[in-house]
Amino acid sequence: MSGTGIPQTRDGRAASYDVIIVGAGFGGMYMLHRLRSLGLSARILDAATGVGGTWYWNRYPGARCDVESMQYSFSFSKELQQEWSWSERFAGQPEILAYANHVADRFDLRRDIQLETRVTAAHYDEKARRWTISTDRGETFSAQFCVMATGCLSTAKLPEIEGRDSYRGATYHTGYWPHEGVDFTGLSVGVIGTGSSAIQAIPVMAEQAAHLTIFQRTPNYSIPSRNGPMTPDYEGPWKSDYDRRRAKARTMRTGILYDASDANFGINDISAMAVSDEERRRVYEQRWATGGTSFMAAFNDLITNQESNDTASEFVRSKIREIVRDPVTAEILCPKDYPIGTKRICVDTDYFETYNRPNVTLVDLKATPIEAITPKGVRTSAGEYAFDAIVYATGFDAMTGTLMNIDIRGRDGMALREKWAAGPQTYLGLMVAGLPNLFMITGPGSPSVLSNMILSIEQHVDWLIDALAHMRASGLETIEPTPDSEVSWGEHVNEAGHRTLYVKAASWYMGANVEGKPRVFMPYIGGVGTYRQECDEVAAKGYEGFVLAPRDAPAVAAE
Ligand code: N01
Repeated sequence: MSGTGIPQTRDGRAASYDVIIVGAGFGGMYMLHRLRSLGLSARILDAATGVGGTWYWNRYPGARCDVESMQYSFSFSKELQQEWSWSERFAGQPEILAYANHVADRFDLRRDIQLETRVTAAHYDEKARRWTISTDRGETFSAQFCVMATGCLSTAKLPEIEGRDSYRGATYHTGYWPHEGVDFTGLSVGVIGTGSSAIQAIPVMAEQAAHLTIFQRTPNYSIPSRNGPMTPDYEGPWKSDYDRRRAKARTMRTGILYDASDANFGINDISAMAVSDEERRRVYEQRWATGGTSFMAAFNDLITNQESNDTASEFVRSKIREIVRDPVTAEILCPKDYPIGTKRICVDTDYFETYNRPNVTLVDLKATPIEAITPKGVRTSAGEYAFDAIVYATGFDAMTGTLMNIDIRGRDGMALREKWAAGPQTYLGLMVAGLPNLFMITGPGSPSVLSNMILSIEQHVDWLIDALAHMRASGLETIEPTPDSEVSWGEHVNEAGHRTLYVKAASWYMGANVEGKPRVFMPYIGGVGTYRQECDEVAAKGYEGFVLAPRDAPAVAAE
C-alpha cells in the first residue's frame, strides 16, 4: 500500500485504462469489442486460464445450453452468425466454449484480456473520479469506468454439511469441473443435488459409474430437450431470416422464439383455463414431444395463475409416473410443493429414464436427511453410504455472490456488501447509487437469468456504449443513478415479481439456496421487450434517473 492508501503494482504504478472489465465471458468480450469502436482503452481481467466464463467453468458431463444454439449466439456480427455452424439443436459445453474462443480470436480480443487474474477489490477515488482495481496478483489498475461482466452463476456453492472436509475420496463441484475430465468407470459415486446441472450430468455419469446414488432434497420439473443434430432444413431458414428473427426475439418476454415458423413464435396466447381438458392435454403433449423450455409457453398464464400452473405441474408429474417404472421412486421424483417454472425449469436427455437403470439409486432427503459427510461418504438418518467420489451439484451463490466477494467501495467508502445486506438494490440492473461509473452486465434487477443471456448481454452492452458515447460527446465524466431512481426501480422489480408465482418457490432466484441470504426475487420479470423499452426511454429522456457530471464540475441531476 502507498501512503495514499491506494495499492500499487509491483513496479509501483497503477496501470491506467479508460475501462477495466471484470470477466472474459460473453459479456466481457462483447463489451471489449464495442469499447474499441469508441476508441477507449480497455482491459479484461479474469481468474480463469481461458475465455468463456460460465462455459469455461461448467465442464461437467452432459453440460449443455437449454436455449437453442441458433439463438444462444451473438447477433452483432452478420458474418459471424452466418459463418459459424452449430452441430446440434442445443449446443453442448465444448462447442459453446469453442465458439467463445472463436469470438476471442476473430475479433482479436486476446491482446486485451489478462487471464489468471482474480479481481479482489474495486475502490472509487472520489477526488480523481477513477476506480482503483486490485487483483490477487498484487497488481493495481486505475480506470475511469469499471464494468462487472462477472456472470450470474459464477460463484459455486458447496453445501454447509457437517464433516464435509473429512471425506477421503475425490470430490467435485459441477460448476468447477476439472479440465482433464473425470473417469467414473467402475466407481461408486454419490451426487448431491438435483438441479439443472445434476439433471444433465446424472444420465451421462450413470452410463459410466458402477453405481450412482443421487441425494435429492427437492425434486425438479424437467422437460425432455429432444436434442438432435442440426439439419440444413432447420439451420437454413434461420440463416436466411436471421435479422428479422433476432429483431423479433428482442421484443419477446424471454428473448427467445420458441417456434420461429409459427405466427406467434411458439407462444400460445391463451389461458390454460380457457380450453377443455382434452385440448389442454393435447397442447401439453405436443410441447412435451417438441421438447425444451417452450413447455412454459404452452399457455399465457402458467406463471401467474395457480390453477393454470397446477394443470401443467400435474401433466409433468403424470409423465414422470409413466417413465419411471418403480412407483415409489417415481413419487419421490414428482415435485409437489412448488409451481412448475418457479424454480428454473430443467431440460434433460433421459433424466427420468435413468432411474430405471439397475445401477442408480435415489435417496429422498426429505424422508432421510443428510446428517454428515463422513470419511467414507454420506450419512443420512437411515445409514451410511460409502463412495469413491462425491459430486456436489449444489448450485451457486447466484446473481450477487460474485459481486459481494469483491470488495467494492464507492463514494464515501460505501461498501456494496453492506448496501446489499438486505438484498440487491440497483437502477435498471445496470448501476448502483454511490458507485459512479461502475456498471453491471445482466445484474440483479434486469431480466438476466430469466432470458436468453446472450441477447440480454448484447442489450446491456449496446445501451452502455450509447451512454458512454453520449458522455464523451457532451464532455461528461461520471454517471450514477440517483437514490430515488434506484428505490423506485427496486419497487417496480419487486412488484413485478410478486405478480407471479415465482415468489412461492425456495429458489436461487429468491436467494433461498444460500443460508442467511435475503429472500428477494432478484431478476426483473417484466420481460426482455418491455425492459428494453424502459432502458431506451431512460436514455431518450437524457438518462432520466441518473446523475451525469461534467468534467471539473460538481455533480448535477439530469433533467
Ligand atoms: O444449481 P441449483 P444448478 N443438501 O441451485 C441441492 C443454470 N444452468 O447448478 O432445491 C442437499 O439449481 C438443491 O436442493 P434444493 C440454470 O439457470 C443451466 O443445478 O435447494 N441438497 C438443488 O437440487 C440453473 O437453474 C443449464 O432443495 C442440496 C441442487 O443442489 C442454474 O444454472 C444447466 C444442498 C442445486 O441446484 C443452477 O443450476 C445447468 C444440501 N445441503 C445450470 N444444497 C442449462 O442451460 C443444495 N442442494 C441447461
